[in-house]
Amino acid sequence: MEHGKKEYRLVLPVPMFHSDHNIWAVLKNCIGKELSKITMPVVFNEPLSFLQRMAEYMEYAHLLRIAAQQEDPTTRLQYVIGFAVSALASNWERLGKPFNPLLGETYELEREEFRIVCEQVSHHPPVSAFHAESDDWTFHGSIHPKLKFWGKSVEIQPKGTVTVEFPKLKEAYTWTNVNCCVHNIIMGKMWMEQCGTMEIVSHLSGYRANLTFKQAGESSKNLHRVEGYIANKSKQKLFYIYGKWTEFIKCSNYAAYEEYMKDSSHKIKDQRSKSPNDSPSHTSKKMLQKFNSLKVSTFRSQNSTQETEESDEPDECPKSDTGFFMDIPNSTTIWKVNPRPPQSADYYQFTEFAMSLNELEHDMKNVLCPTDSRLRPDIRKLEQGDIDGAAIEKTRLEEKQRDANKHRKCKNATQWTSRWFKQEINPYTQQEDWISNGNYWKRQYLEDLDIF
Ligand code: CLR
Repeated sequence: MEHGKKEYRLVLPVPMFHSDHNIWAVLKNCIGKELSKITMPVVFNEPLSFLQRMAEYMEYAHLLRIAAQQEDPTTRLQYVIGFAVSALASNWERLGKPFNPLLGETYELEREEFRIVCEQVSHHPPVSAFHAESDDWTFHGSIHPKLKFWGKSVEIQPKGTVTVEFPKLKEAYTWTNVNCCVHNIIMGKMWMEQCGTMEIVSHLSGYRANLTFKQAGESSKNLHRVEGYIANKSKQKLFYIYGKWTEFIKCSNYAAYEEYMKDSSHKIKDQRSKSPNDSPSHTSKKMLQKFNSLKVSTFRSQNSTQETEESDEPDECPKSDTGFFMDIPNSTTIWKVNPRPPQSADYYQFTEFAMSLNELEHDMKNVLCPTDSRLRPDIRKLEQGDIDGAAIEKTRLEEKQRDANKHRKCKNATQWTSRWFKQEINPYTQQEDWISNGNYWKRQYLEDLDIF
């Protein structure tokens, strides 16, 4: 503690091991499998459990505090949008696979702005639930990640709804997560993008935000771009929202956006394709050459070899050019990303927030629930650079979980029930959801569940 502010660790104990394993050699045997059934060698893992990864949604929790302070419902919605998009920012360049949580595993995190508890509430299908709260808001949801193979890429659909509530304002917002696409799983350099639409609904006022997470596309001019609008009940567009989930989100008056777009030079297009005899495919080849020459260190920081760049069909991670980007006068910036720590590339591309998540702080030892992810020996060993030890522990835990499941299937044994969440209908979406039973923070961990 210094100046009354708690300090968290800024880096992991040791840098990661850069492996040259081929992910496709593993994945080709996994087509059609559930994400939780894919067992990959630990060298493809990052030293966090998926529950900890969900807690990363909270990095910009202050946006919910600011939202709660807004009297105007459209301004409030703007900050909820900022929060929803910011929650995805830590995924940028993060290609390590988090550990599959064990059934009953939990993860808690208490910070100045909030506290959150996560639990693996179901194994088949794998469902992870979380509930975060502060004085002014709650944020909760459940995620069932579904995997789809599309040849050279995989698509991960994080099924489930998330809800933000402002109890004092009697206001609630819900949305569903967009899909995550991981490209170049067979060869080339892997990269990921978030694609699809996100509709954030305000259940009290009827305002809605429609956001589109764009696909990079041929010339990658849309790489990581997010665009959308806020509309009222009668579908009238009031605000235009734009930015990148990896960088920032801005908001402008919708009329100002339309005015801005009247000037054709502001249309978001690839300005290098203006020359009339440039066919689109020609342009994209040229663009790719351009990307190759733009070897920006962050994209090439690890394992980068010349060979992958010189194949006929360059499967590059497209580099976006912020020069194409619009800047509408009088826009407000709702959210801006925190820069990654300097050695991030040697530490699984972690953000500073992610670096701190598996830290066993001194004052935790006696209070932590015995099922907390921080106590998982396989994750701890990987974090310490002991890959063989991590692999042994991971196998042991998976076998232990299988034995426990088998035991429960015996006639007399009781069924598994979640300890901190209950399956209920979400009152806003009318869909099945997992709602906190409010007991976790009483810290009465009576039935000593032994999952590790
Ligand atoms: C993306 C944001 C969503 C929740 C979510 C669910 C599953 C996560 C995904 C996020 C990010 C990418 C992810 C994925 C599970 C596995 C995958 C971590 C956090 C990594 C990159 C492993 C990919 C390996 C494949 C090639 C099988 O709201």
